Amino acid sequence: MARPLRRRPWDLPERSVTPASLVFDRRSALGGLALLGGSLVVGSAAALPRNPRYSVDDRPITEERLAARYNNFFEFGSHKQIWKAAEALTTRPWTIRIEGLVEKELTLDLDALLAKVSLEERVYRLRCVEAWSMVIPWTGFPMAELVALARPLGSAKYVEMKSFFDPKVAPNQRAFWFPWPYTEGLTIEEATNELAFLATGAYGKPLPRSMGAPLRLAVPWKYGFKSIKSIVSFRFTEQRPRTFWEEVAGDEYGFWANVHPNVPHPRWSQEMEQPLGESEKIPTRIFNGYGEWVAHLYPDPSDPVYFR
Ligand SMILES: Nc1nc2c(c(=O)[nH]1)N[C@H]1C(S)=C(S)[C@@H](COP(=O)(O)O)O[C@H]1N2
Ligand SMILES: [Mo]
Repeated sequence: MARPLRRRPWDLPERSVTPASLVFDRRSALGGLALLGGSLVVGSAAALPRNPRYSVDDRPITEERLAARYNNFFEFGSHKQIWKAAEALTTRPWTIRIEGLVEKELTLDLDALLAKVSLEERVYRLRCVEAWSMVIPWTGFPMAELVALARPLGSAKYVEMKSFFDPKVAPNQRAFWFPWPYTEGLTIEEATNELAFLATGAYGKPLPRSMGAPLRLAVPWKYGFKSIKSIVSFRFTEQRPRTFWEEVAGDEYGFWANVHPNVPHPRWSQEMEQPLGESEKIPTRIFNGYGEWVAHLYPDPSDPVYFR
């Protein structure tokens, strides 16, 4: 494909190669693992096969320490150094609500949910609207599996997701000018697109709290703010949900937020991005390079409305 990569200290061999014996096989490998039960499933993330369909060949994986210590997680502060504060979040037990326009509303323990899905590893790009980016090996499961478990009614068009709300643990949730809890949304078509992924781990380990433990979304064709962290509920709706950032600054951060180099943010260009840990900026790609998977989801993929 692209130029061979310069080897960097963080390019550990197990991150760059998928041994043939580990090639993705849902039925045998994952079926067995899922049966082992909750914490074990998460704890054994390192053993999960990397799905070779989702790889990034032209850029190195971001150094783990950078990914875990340079974050946007506004519940813990309106700056990047929240990783220590985020350690205060208790991530087990963790309850997930599935509600709204579904056959039967459900409250279930996260570990019980994880026992029902097939975990795998995928390497995805992440492009923040602020023009920095990363490449992350996530472990988790396709969001389509959660939607299938939820059994939405025919009238459901969207899924709204919310993060936890606990101002005792997350100090910035006392800032009343933010519309807590953090809320995001997708259309059902987006949520069931094969790329939409719910992550429980990264770098072969359980997800650090700074990165959205115990359950966060990864929708790599959209700006990073769509990838909501520490999710507690999935609500199926007929109306388009109003998101956290639309509420804060709707003229700058919209519902669709698909990545596009030629649709500038009102205050800066989106043409280039700074990969964390690299010295050079690189050009940003339409749909963050995932157009092949998702361009068909948007009736007119040249309409700027889809890109902010
Ligand atoms: N609950 C919650 N989810 C969130 C955010 C947040 O502040 N709160 N920030 C978003 C933004 S702006 C980005 S770029 C990504 C950052 O993910 P990372 O810190 O794992 O890189 O998380 C997104 N998810
Ligand atoms: Mo972001």
